[in-house]
Amino acid sequence: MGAFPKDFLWGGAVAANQLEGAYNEDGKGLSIQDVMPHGIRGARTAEPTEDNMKLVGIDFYHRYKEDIKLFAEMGFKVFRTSIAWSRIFPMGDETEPNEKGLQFYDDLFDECHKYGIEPLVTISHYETPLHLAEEYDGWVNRKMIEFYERYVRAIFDRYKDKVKYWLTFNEINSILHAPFMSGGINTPADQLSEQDLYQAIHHELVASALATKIGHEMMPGAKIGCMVLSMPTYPLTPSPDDVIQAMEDDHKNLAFADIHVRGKYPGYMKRYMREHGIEIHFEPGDEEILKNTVDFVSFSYYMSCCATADPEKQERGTGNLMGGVPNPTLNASEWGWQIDPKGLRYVLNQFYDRYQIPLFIVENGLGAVDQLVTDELGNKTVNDDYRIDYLREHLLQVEEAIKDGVEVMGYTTWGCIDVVSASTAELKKRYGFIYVDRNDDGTGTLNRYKKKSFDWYKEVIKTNGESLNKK
Ligand code: BGP
Repeated sequence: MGAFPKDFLWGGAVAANQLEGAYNEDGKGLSIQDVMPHGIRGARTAEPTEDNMKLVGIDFYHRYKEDIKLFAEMGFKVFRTSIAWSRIFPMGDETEPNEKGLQFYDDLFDECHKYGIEPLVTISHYETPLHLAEEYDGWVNRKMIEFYERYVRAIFDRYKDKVKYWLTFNEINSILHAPFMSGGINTPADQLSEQDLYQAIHHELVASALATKIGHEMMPGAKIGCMVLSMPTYPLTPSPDDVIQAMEDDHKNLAFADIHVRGKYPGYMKRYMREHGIEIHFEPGDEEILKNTVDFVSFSYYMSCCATADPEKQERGTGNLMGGVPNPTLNASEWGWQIDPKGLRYVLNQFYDRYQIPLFIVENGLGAVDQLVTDELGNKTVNDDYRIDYLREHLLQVEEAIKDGVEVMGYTTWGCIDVVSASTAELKKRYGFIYVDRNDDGTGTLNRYKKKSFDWYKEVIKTNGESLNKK
């Protein structure tokens, strides 16, 4: 018998803005992604431009039936996607939702249920309506809580019988590193004061707790989780100064999960704010709202990093939105993200030691350049052994953590079908089990092809993880 529990939720994850396309169909308003053709580092555009891969994405909006069928063939128990806020409230500040937007997700969730796949829905995944960014400066403005609440009530009401698992904000801590993409904050990052940034964080945290409260009231059986970007920080050397530096860097991320699980700001965060002249404005009632804590903690995991107190060694590596000092013992992906399967066991234990509530790995995977080839039967495919190795190594560490006693609800690989990258807006950075014929110059048939990893993952799910131990 393997270690994975019988009801383990195997599946895959995507986000609306990275695959749906149809950016202006059926009443959808613009989201911040529609003016980010180059990802987080490139310049924004005034209007959507043709070189923005997300406008078409992989055309999931029109092809989701074919894609869900392929997920079902792999045996998915769960499919994580997000709702595009601007399909439901095109500007973000209307009072009535857009019926056609609501209908799309009704159809999508029905299609999942047709195959016994449970939807896992991220309420806000890097797709704030553009109008809310431009008109209100995103989460810096307290009015966002009201708009988010309206959105959340509309989708809870509509999908309460179809969706059981909800995540309030994707990688909520990423607002520290990508304030526009993560928090819809229009003020350029280099002009944004720490005071405003932390006030925006507070607004999101209150909104998240409020969504948890409302969700529990409206949907008694629902499970509502937070979602954080996890990147465990190791000390670069055994020097106590490096150990403390690593602890402090880790705290920056852990704070977000701490607040969601414990219902209040941790002392170390209050200290940071005090010493940096940051004073969050709490409205009456905020403290009470924050006490609505989550049912589980979900997180993305791609890499770990190091920290050091040595001013001479502060050179940063590239990585998932943040990235730290590179670890000299690890190799990296083609995009410079350091690969560390054991870090996943470490972070699962770290979260579980801290919270003792169920954990859900909702993103993990390898972004790589894939080569479409024709096999001996004449089928197009990708021999992505590198992806299989990456996923196997990580899943074996999940198994270790389960043996350690960690309660893990499920695992959804990132980009189970190729999607447009969040950080670089490219399609050539592929994560999927399913290859999508679309290139960064906009060419391609949009046809789907099963990669080698498709059958591999199918077998992992079928054997509930037992096949992982066979090479
Ligand atoms: C996470 C995001 C995803 C996603 C993933 C991979 O940070 O939640 O939206 O895309 O990372 O990152 P990228 O697409 O930049 O390779």
